[in-house]
Amino acid sequence: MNANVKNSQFAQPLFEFSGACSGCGETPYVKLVSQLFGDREMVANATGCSSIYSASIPSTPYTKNAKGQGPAFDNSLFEDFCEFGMGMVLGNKKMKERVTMLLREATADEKCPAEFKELAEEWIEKQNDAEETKRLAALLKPFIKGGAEAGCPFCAELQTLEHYLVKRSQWIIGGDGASYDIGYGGLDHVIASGEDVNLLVLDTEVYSNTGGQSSKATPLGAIAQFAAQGKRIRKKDLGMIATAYGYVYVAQVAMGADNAQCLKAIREAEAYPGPSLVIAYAPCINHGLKIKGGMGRSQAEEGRAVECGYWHLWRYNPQLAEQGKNPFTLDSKAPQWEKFRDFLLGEVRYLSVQKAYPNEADELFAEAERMAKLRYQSYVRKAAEDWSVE
Ligand SMILES: Cc1ncc(C[n+]2csc(CCOP(=O)(O)OP(=O)(O)O)c2C)c(N)n1
Ligand code: SF4
Ligand SMILES: [Mg+2]
Repeated sequence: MNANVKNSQFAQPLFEFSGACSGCGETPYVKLVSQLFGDREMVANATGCSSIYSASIPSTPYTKNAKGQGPAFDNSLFEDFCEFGMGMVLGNKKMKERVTMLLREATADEKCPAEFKELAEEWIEKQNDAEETKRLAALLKPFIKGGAEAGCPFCAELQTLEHYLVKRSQWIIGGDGASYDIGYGGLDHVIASGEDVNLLVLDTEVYSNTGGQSSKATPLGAIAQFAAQGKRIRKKDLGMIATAYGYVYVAQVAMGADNAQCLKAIREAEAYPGPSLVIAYAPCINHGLKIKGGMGRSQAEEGRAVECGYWHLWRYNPQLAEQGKNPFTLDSKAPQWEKFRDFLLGEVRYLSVQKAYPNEADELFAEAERMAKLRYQSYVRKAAEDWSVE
């Protein structure tokens, strides 16, 4: 149903009307994840804009479907959001072990219906297949209820744990400040763990919620707080660092540049039975979009960023390596570098460098372009690797 972009947009969003700035580049990604996996989604959210617009208590944009299913959300500290999500993963894993044990105990009795036994065995085998667990949970529940009513203590306990029958989709959501900087130690620890967890990094290239401080995701040349003359060192390549593990699914996306690639990456990340990291480009009011329509055209700005080589789209899927194929796919087309400078001058965070430091701006922008080219070339080399040899 959600295999292509058009169909995915018929799915009910379980993230609705948020209090984010209009045109915010972050919220469409959060909404998309809720459309794809919302009925079984768990969110561990870092502090940042996403935690504020997602939990503007007493109201929240997270909602539930007609069956009463929807994302479960909680927010943790800035510096340990990944460990917080990991705790959810481990807690859920433990509870599924308990469900497995109880199903075995409940169906060991001779009086247990043969169909219940078969379904229990099937669930134990397929408990990590989301669609199958949805089907099996619906079939198992009447048997569990019947067993509990007949006095089976294992079924009685299973009834209290029924909400663990459907495979959960664990997401850890944070901004660039949380992911590249302050929560990075935890992020590294969690992706290294090998656990089945999905991380979504909403990359605004600054600490947006506190007014736009420079982070390790801020590119060279951009003005931000603590980088008032334009940042002088290049943006950290968080995605490439994560690929070094070899068993982490990694993708860089920009919905407004290629929504099919974005959808594919998010679906692949969720389906990958290990850690996944999706880094999503997100225009923000702190960028000062000069494009006509401003933040109302933030999706178009994402397109411009990719077209000129400022941002690149790629996916690293470890499962391809297992098949002797190159796990790295460069999805964005060769950049039109001649548009790079215009892109920079279309955002106040760069344009203001030119106004404040006219003598240095030219050199800084040239260096920003050189850094983007260096980064792009590293992807081109990676995409050309031969993985067929043993
Ligand atoms: C350890 C710690 N330092 C600083 C803060 C203050 N703080 C809250 S949100 C935020 C900015 C978050 O930036 P980012 O992770 O990029 O998310 P964004 O707001 O850009 O979506 C900061 C600095 C905090 N909550 N905890
Ligand atoms: S400050 Fe930026 S990231 Fe935060 S809600 Fe506004 S546009 Fe979105
Ligand atoms: Mg940010």
